[in-house]
Amino acid sequence: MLSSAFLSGSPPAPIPIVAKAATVAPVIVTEVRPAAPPEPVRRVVQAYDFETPPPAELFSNSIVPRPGAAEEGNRYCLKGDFSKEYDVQAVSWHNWQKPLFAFTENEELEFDYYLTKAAPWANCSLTDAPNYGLLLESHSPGKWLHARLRLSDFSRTQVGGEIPPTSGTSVHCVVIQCPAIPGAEIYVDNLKLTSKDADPRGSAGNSAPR
Ligand SMILES: [Ca+2]
Repeated sequence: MLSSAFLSGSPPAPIPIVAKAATVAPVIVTEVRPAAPPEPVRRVVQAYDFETPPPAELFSNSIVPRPGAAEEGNRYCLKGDFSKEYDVQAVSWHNWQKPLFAFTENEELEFDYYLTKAAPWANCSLTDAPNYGLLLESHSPGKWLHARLRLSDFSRTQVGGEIPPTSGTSVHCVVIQCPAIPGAEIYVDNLKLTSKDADPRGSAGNSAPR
């Protein structure tokens, strides 16, 4: 049906320009979560990538080409050696003359590790006597995995339960190992110790007067 404007021959009335209300889907707020605080920058205390030979007194394992997929700028790692005494394949970082570090709540040990399929488990232990250990994930043989271990999470088992380390206890040796069964091999790379940095503002600016 034609409009009356056409029927009468007069020009059509101008169409008013009206801002069209935007169609907005209703927003349903189910939960408001505060943004996670950024993780504090960690200070690298010691780090070894094995691209150049590390101090010989700290590592006795062989430096070998990394197994698995090639990685730009990262070609070498340590290969676990057979320890007849403990019947394991192990990589060790050690210094018997002075401690590598001491247990603190602020420090973490990080490294990449690679297990062959035959390795049923792996762990990391920190020695002096007694040893403090942590079991590592070992469900992805043939892949590089990353371990990030808080020193405060290590423990030793004794009658009565798990005993955490005492802050300040010296660590002379870090061992990353798997059982020495046929075909089981372990490789370690990018070993480092990191520390939680202190607040650069210090405590003076925010502390209440005493
Ligand atoms: Ca490397």
